[in-house]
Amino acid sequence: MDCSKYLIFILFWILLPLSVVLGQLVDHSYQFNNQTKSLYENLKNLSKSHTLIGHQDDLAYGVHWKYMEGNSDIKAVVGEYPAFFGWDLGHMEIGKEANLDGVPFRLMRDYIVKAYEMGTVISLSWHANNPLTGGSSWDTTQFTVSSILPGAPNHGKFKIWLDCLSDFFMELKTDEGELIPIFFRPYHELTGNWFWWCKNACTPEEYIALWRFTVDYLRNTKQLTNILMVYNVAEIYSSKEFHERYPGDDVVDVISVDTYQHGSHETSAQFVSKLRNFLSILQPIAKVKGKILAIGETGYEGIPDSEWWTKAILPSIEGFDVAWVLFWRNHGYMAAENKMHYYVPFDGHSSSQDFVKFYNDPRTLFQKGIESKAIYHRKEYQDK
Ligand code: BMA
Repeated sequence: MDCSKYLIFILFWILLPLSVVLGQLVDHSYQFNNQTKSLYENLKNLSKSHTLIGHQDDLAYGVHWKYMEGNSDIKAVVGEYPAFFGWDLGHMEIGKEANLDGVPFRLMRDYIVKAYEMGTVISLSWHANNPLTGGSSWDTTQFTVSSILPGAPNHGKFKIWLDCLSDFFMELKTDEGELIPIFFRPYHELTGNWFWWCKNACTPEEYIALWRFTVDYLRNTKQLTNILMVYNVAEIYSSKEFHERYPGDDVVDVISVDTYQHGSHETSAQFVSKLRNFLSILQPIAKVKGKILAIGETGYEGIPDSEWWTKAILPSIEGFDVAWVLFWRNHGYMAAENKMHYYVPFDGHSSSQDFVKFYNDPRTLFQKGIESKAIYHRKEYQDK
């Protein structure tokens, strides 16, 4: 062994235990309240055998109704609510009373409390406006991210935006005054090219700095103990691509991907192979890092394939430890584009029967299934 090889050998054995110690030092779990810790550990175990089925805006509106207490398109088809609820905070940052899709934040808060009381799980995304131009999330003006980082001209304004979110997070309380755990999925689909935080509009260093600042602000400055962070990519083709903008194990709790089946040009079989390919890249990363794996958003607009649930979604997740799948919102008719915009069946939809089969599959969990697992309260969830 020449000298340099010897040095490398020695360094390896010094650095290995050191990295384990450092790994433990960056474990921030002490910052979470008990129900958040339980949720995280239980969901990670549960994902080996079950996947929570989720729906965006489920309790607020469906294809043929709006704001009717107790309604849910999913419930109308299978007799119970989903196990997982997605909501979006877009426009909270500019002081609006309702989000970009018209959901009043006051009602959103009540729906979140209700979801927690039903033993289900909640995730919040954030279609934030562009803080540099005042445009929408889809305004990809360059230098937006760099303009809000610490020391940059818009940093103060951006902190006020985060204050609005953090005030809302603090209002999400149980009857006993405990903060309700939230899976927060900001700056999502970053490997795409359509939002101001996407990879075409900022450098990896800027994205990472934005993420790390946000987590530091919420957890350390605001002392929030209920926020679990969901890192969310769009299409991804290698582990290298995943790591390029990954902000660090200490500030990420869930690794997730968003992908949709598109129009008539993509078959359900193509969709299955695309999604399986993404999951086969992400699952080993999640395992090594000890993170939860999830599908942040997916769907097939209008569900033109009546067997999509058992022919596309079930085969896509089979063999992967996917903790949840969130299907996008059931807006209904969109006048501006003269089309229907929905992602889960409603009563009478052509894919309803297949959705019932999907519901009956042992892998999928809806509200009653997840409630019976008491994931916010059980110390050790053993799914035997
Ligand atoms: C998109 C569409 C839009 C919506 C946006 C944010 O996929 O559903 O209508 O405004 O998500 O929720």
